[in-house]
Amino acid sequence: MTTPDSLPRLSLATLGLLPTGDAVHGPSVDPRAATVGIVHLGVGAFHRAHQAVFTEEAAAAADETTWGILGVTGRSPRVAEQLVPQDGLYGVLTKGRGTTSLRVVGSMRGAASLTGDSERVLAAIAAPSTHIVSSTVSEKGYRRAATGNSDVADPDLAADVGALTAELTGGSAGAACRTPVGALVRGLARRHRDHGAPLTVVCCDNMTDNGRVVERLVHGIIDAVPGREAAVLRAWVQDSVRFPVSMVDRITPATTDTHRTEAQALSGLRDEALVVAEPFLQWVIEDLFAGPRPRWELVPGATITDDVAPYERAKLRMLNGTHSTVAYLGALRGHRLIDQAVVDPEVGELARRLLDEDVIPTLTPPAGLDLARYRDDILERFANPSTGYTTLQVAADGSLKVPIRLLSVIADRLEAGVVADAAIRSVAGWLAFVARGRDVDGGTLPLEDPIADRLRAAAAGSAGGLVDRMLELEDVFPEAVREHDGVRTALRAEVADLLRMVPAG
Ligand code: CS2
Repeated sequence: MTTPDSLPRLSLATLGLLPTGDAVHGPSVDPRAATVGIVHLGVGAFHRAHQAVFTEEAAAAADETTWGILGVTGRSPRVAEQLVPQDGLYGVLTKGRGTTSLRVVGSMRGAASLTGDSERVLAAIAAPSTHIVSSTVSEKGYRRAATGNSDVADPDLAADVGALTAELTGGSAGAACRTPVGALVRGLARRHRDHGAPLTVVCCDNMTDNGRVVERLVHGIIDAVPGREAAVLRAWVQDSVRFPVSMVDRITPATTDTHRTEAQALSGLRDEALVVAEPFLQWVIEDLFAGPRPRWELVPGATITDDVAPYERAKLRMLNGTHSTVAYLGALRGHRLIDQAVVDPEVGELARRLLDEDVIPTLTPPAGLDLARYRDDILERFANPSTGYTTLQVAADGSLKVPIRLLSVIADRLEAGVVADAAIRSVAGWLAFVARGRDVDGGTLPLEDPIADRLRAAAAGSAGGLVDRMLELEDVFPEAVREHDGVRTALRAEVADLLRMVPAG
């Protein structure tokens, strides 16, 4: 019998062995012909299932070979280790309801580690042939202080500021990069020094106004460096670098061994870098480019527009907000999978109430987007039993997600004089998840969060005081929410109800 280990591994040399048929597709571009035009920071599963696919399709549609991607991994070298032996090739296993297909993507033309291959990363950002730096480093990867500025007190970022100072003053510039935005700014400094060709930075993380967030962080890092050189760099960035806002959407669960076995059965090849995704994909990008870009608009699902905000707000609040609600309430009720949680009537009803009563009233849809249909499509996507997206994956990093996805809705509704009950119950779900750490069946719900220690400290103590202690987290809860008695009272009641549902261990 053929064991997976005895199968040949996916690479340029074995690409020809890929069977052709309806369920398996090879790259749409010739990977051998593609040169790097994009440096992507954070080459996790989401990037590989989303922007890399759009970029390959755009290059194919426009018959261009200059849009290969150098994928940069973060601290863990694992993804680079998976991609390098495969010459950057990997499969996307697309799982619809009852349909499965596999495509091999050829747009990833190299992989480098941010910390281990810093010189290569910096040189690539500075290269005149690079026109785009994009990023998916997750909300926490940006090292943002509560003020929205770069957290230059963070030791890693402080090290990057030191290295940037050396870059600018001709000192020893060989230090390894420590953070994605720090690396970006160091690369920009070299680009400015070497030739000054414009560059576009496309943030693809689920944050409000994401492009402007990164622009501010970049300036914050430059401002931390004293002297004339930094001022000159700042002026050049203002003139020559653009930071479009972008909304990204594709549900991309973590890859499991079952997925790998399924993909191997289709391709006959071993693929250590396989990613999995739902069929749906969408990308809306602000038309704000400093120089050339792939013709993304030629690909179904991609839109280039002057105003991304209405799409972004609708997606963050409707899809991501509801995802978090389903994740916390579902996890507490013992569901490990999003599709199972959303069909639990208790959870599904809350999700619908959140959308109809609290979220939709805060939105002005972009032309052509029917919010009722968007809502139904989102709930249908969550209920897709084939993807296997877990409640714990969505539940992670709540302190960074809940403010953008749910607390913003509560604050907006307060402005309209309404206490948003369903959104408050959702936030209560997060607090109960943090405080209990277990579900109705006694299963453990681990807390993954950059401020896990502070959350645990706030959770310790009397159950009655839980909400008051949590509301003291000023960097999480906006003032309007913290100060509102009606919200506080409703939150206390909802948390008490959920804690009753999940008894303490
Ligand atoms: C999810 C998102 O894990 C999460 O927090 O809400 O990753 C979601 O799947 C994507 O934004 C979908 O585009």
